[in-house]
Amino acid sequence: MRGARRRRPDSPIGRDASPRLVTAAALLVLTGLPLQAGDNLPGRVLPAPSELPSYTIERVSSGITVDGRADEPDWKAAAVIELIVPWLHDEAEPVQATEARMLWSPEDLFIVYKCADPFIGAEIVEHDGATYLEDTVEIFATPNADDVYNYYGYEMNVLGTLLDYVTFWRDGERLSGGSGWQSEGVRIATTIDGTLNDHSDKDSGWILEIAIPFDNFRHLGGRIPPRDGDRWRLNLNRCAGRTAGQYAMWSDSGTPKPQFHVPERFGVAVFSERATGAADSR
Ligand SMILES: [Ca+2]
Ligand SMILES: [Ca+2]
Repeated sequence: MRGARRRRPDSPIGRDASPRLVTAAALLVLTGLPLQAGDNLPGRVLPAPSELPSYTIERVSSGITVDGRADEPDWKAAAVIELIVPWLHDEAEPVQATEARMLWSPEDLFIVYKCADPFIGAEIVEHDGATYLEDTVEIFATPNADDVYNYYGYEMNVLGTLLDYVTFWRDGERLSGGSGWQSEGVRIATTIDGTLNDHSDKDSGWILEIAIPFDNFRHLGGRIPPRDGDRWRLNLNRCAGRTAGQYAMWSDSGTPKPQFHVPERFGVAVFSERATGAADSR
């Protein structure tokens, strides 16, 4: 599932590497979404965003199996995030719904994404490939709520291929894609209701389930693992893919064209010791 380690685990972006050695792949990550579709990106259809959304991440109760299915009682009890689609080519386009849920255990952050999708497509199977060009979901996150301009990116396509990195901003510029950084122990599984890469028919959708060991978030400050009441800043995103897709996200970045790398607009996630499904949990 993941490529070979290329750098020391304590070197989030390979600080020993010269900037001149940044690879083409890293540059793609560096420049973000507008690079892939240029002027063909859709424009904004929602009003400007206001307050940041907040989500309480409850504790796993009976257990999560990372199998690409969201049928566990814990997932059914977890609160739903409905991603918004701030940008469309045509306001009359029906929105392709995306639902996400988050839970945690002492070891892992769990996320499940359920994506309605009439045209499911992905071909990239190499770790750290340009998954953001395909049908892909993402989490951008930092445990250090006091410094949102350094954060982790996990971008997973419908095949379960992962692009993982750490990225840094300085003086208003995003400095590095940092895709040479590799997470450890991440589990991803997907299920597809439809026909992958066959767009002669219409598909129903797909589910991606991921468990990220908290130890992967240890480089940027904040408390690892989190404790009750700890706040992270994060966003959940969905890329449009190559065929009639839509860019969606939890906390609206507010940009005129699709752009997810706006950390000051990341939502607020609060960890709770409350077990999901507990009687007083709603
Ligand atoms: Ca499952
Ligand atoms: Ca990586």
